[in-house]
Amino acid sequence: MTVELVTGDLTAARVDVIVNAANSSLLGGGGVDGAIHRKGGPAILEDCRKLRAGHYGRGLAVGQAVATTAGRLAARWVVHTVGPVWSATEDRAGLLRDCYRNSLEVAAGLGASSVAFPLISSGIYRWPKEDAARQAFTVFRTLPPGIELVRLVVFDAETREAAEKALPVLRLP
Ligand code: AR6
Repeated sequence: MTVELVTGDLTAARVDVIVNAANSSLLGGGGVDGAIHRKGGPAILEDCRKLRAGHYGRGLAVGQAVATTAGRLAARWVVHTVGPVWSATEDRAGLLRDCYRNSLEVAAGLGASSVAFPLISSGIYRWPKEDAARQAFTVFRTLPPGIELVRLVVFDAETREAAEKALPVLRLP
């Protein structure tokens, strides 16, 4: 089992599953969501529309995860999850950890062995980066059966620095 911290563009990751920091509509947005749809092409949105027409008529709840095709991306699937918006007055960290845990469970259910994540909620949803990474690494301490590689992909040096501060969480008993 390997957990990696990598600086780069998530959409270029050569893994079985790329996780999207989506919103409840599943119909696209800015940030990494926009980049995934742009690079993956219209097949991803088509699958998302089918999900909305079926079991996800009211959208995807915060903390939940669901898979679609990865379209033209190198990955086999995109797993979409919805992070919580940061709140200074309410502790939503459990929901943020749910995003990672449920995405890993969905990936394992698909038969995937490698999964790449963005730092969920740390952009448009304003979650402080070091704490966002701490929540991710807390979940990564225990991976579901079949998941061999988990990669956290950060976009810039500032995010990397914040995530590195959270890395010791991985080694706590
Ligand atoms: N590769 C890796 N990381 C990236 C990339 C990329 N190509 N692009 C951005 N990031 P965000 P959120 C980083 O805003 O905070 C969308 O509109 C970015 O620097 O993408 O969960 C959705 O539809 C940041 O550290 O996601 C929702 O409405 C991290 O990815 C909303 O944004 C997450 O930033 C979700 O907001």
